[in-house]
Amino acid sequence: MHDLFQVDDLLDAEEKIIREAVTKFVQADVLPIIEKHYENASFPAELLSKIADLGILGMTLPEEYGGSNASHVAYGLVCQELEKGDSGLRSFVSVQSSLCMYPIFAYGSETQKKKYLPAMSTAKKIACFGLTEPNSGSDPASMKTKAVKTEGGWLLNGSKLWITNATVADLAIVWAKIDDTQVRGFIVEKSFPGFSTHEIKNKLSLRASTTGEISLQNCFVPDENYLPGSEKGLSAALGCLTKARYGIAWGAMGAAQACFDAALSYTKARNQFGKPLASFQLIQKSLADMYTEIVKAQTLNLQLGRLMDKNKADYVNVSLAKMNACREALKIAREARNLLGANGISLEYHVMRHMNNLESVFTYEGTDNMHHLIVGRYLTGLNAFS
Ligand code: TGC
Ligand code: FAD
Repeated sequence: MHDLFQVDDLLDAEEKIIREAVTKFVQADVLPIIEKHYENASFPAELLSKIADLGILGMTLPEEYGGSNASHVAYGLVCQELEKGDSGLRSFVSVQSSLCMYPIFAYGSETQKKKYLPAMSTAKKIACFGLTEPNSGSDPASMKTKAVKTEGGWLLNGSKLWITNATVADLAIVWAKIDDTQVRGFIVEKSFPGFSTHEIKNKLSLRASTTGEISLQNCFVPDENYLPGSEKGLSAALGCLTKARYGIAWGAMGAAQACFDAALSYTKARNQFGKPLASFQLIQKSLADMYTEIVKAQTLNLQLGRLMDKNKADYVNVSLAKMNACREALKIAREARNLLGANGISLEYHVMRHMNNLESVFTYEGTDNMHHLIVGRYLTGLNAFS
């Protein structure tokens, strides 16, 4: 894509190297197989070892836990490049890294970190994150899943819905209440009796990612799998979302760039009324508007990444960036779909796959409305959630 504002000059050599590696992986390994997986609604498990080899799982964590101390900007670039391939792939990496490795790193004991993180960074263990429930989505404080103390551990009862990776995961980070209000986190292994998962079928979005339900029926979780740092309560769970939402802000713009690139090359190549579509003023206005929003979001994401690297970003910064990127990426994908005419609805041309995926990305990790309310609360000091 054109780099009119020379944003590349703001990246360091290491960031460019990791971006390049992921770009090549997406071109060589993802794009040739993704249509098939999207059509069959199957998870591309054959990519796992290559993703692990790239060293991108938990990449911002210290080396002793399988990470590479990479910058948040490098992680953002990885999310962007992956989502040029498919949002489902970026989802997999977000969930594994930000929603599952991060809480074990931030809230886990040393024993838990040593036991789980290296295996997760090499994809030997896959994880999922259970916060949402059938009757508790935007308002996770209303969750019903309960953890009751018993000898040597906890008994968990409840269910979690719309959980990415649930059916392929070896372990789940499950959030549950220990009384009427206090939320805590647990590492639940799939082998624990009382833990089961079911796949959600017939999704029209994120079809190359698996989504499921987790059922917990008197599921015994030993004390050693309780996350001690989750005593912060719901904010511990929300802290993981902050990390993942940051990656999504970059990722959504990756999907947007893929749609823009497709629209630009298509409108230059296709003739109507004796001229390339790209030569018409209305088409150029569309392309200029799409490109403008990509450049704006990219520079915002980059500044956010730099703030995160200095530990100076708040969750409000992340909400604004996630809200902006998802909204604009969805608009760009819909416009690209329009510019491709009938071909726009074909799987072969990718844009409608991206567009459908972005419908989920717009909703998960906090809906557009939730992020408006978070930014609105910051601006006004008034809580409009309830
Ligand atoms: P509220 O009073 O706002 O906050 C409670 C405490 O938490 C703190 N906090 C945060 N901390 C870190 N990061 C954040 N993002 C935080 N948001 C809030 C807050 O400061 C407070 O701390 P303290 O110390 O004062 O207690 O609580 P609330 O119940 O009013 O919550 C409101 C709201 C809307 C902000 C929050 O509940 C929310 O974000 N809702 C959206 C739910 C959501 O995003 N769910 C995502 C589920 S996971 C998912 O979708 C994965 S998709 C996977 C994929 O990529 O495939
Ligand atoms: P609801 O909360 O019921 O909201 C419905 C609508 O009402 C939305 O438009 C919302 O913005 C609006 N609304 C709600 N409250 C208000 C209000 N106060 N003011 C104004 N508008 C409001 N969750 C996990 O825990 N782990 C996962 O791995 C995970 N993966 C997912 C994967 C996919 C493909 C999808 C689609 C979802 C996933 N989710 C996951 C769940 C996701 O986080 C929730 O769907 C999301 O938080 C919204 O919750 P909900 O669907 O219950 O919608």
